[in-house]
Amino acid sequence: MNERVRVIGAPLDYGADRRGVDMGPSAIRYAGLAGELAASGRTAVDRGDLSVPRAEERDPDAETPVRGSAKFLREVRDVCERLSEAVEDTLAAGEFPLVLGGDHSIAIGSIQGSSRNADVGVIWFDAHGDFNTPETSPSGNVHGMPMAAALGHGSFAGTDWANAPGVDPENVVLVGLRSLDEKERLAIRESPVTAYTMSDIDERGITAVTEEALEVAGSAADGIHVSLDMDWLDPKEAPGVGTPVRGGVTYREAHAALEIVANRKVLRSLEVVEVNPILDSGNETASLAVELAASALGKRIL
Ligand code: 4U7
Ligand code: MN
Ligand code: MN
Ligand code: MN
Repeated sequence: MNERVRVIGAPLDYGADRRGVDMGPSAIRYAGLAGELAASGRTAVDRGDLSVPRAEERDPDAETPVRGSAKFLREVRDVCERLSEAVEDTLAAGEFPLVLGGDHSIAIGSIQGSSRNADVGVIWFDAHGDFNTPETSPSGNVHGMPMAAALGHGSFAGTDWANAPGVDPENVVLVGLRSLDEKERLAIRESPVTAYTMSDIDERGITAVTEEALEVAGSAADGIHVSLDMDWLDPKEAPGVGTPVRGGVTYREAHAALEIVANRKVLRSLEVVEVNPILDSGNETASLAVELAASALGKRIL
């Protein structure tokens, strides 16, 4: 893992129905990100936020035509293309990319950038599968599609901005699932990705599940990308998210998982997404996002 961390904010909220997640990067910084990165023994440089077109500036008649429904796909693509380049540049400079969302659609850009000319595994910590396509999505919200987009499913097949050929589905692991749409569920079952539901975590414990996930994702030659959706946690611990689902992992389980990730020393890139400060209480979810990023980057108590 590169020692020097480069922070990249991606304040995109076009992928989700609820506004507010665009303030995620600010809330995460305000919660003390820089200090925690230093406490993890990392030097860090903050490159600020990518620019995102404001909703008021959009041309409503200029939608990207796709089959099925994918709201604001043109804006999502525009930001993801620039994010992909920013992540690639970071790795090329020998630094570690830490991407702050924004809604989860930004993962399309992070994964693309991290896996250009590289063989990269993915661990997806999320209540949801994010395995919809414009053809299957019940909502049309792109934040429910990024994992399928990166794997080139449905309308994303062969696109140069979404499909990430450096990611082999055999090295993709979804952890913590508890809310899937019907067609999305079938797509996950038919795909070679590995998926652990909350029931698997109940039965086997977070430690065994995370170790196995690292085994599967870590067999990719060039390391893994971790995508942390804050709704992976129980809403009691992380209330500031747009699509909360009861029955998530606890504070301790989340810390344990990311500490195990750090121990394995295969982390190549990290993103923390879906923090919505408007729905948060006292910046609690943003603070937790900071703590978990620090854990993944090697912060230790002793
Ligand atoms: B998140 C949903 F229908 N599956 O596709 C959809 F339930 O990035 C939710 O994981 C997606 O927070 C949640 O819209 C996206 C819905
Ligand atoms: Mn998600
Ligand atoms: Mn989610
Ligand atoms: Mn491989």
